[in-house]
Amino acid sequence: MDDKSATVPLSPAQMERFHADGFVVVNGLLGLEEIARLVERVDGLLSGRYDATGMVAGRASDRGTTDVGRRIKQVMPMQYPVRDPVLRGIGDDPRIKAIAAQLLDTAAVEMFQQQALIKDPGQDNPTPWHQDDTYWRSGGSAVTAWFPLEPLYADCGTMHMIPGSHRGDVLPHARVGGISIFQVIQTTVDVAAAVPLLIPLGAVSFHHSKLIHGAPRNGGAVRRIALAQHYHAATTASAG
Ligand SMILES: O=C(O)CCC(=O)C(=O)O
Repeated sequence: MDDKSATVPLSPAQMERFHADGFVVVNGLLGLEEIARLVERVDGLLSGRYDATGMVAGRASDRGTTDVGRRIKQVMPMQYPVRDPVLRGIGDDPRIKAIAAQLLDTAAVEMFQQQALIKDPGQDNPTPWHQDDTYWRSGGSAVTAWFPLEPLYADCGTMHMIPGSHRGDVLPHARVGGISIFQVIQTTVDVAAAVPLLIPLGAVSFHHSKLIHGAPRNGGAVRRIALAQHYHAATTASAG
């Protein structure tokens, strides 16, 4: 199936926004009930209520006591297609894939990585400033769909984007603290230009793989839980 022919076409203004800023938010894409089902699933995978075989369900990075990733929980399938039916379902969601295909200007896309990231409140758990292409080297040919699973608040450690930063090169990165799986940009980031993603439940933000983004620690009173799904052009006939 051709993902671009699926529902949810982006308007010319939304396409322009993505090309100018490196990200675009599509409101009202997902329903509250399906989001609640995802929360229940992610929590169940973390607690062992559902089978998490083939996934990392626990600390996002755990390479020593100083690893910033120890204070971020994640559910991340390591096998694709994803075994868990609920996570596979949202990864294959035709609305999300249709938008990713339009943004990548390709007929069909497939998800190559999926990650639920949970940040408990009151902890030192920032996501360092980075460009996704430091991990993937896609040359700008990948796009991420990121969306909250519970409401976002100003101090909850939501994602922050630097508009227009996707037009530069992939900057030098290094492991946080020299050890973490998380990488951080080694040059100065224009943090004053950062825009917080305070998007409502049901909205999905799509960002370019070279966009500079990160998230502060969760300094609020409730957890921050979001799902990030990364797409590239389909490589298999069945992917679309
Ligand atoms: O949710 C976060 O804090 C980080 C997610 C991220 O970096 C991404 O989706 O590319």
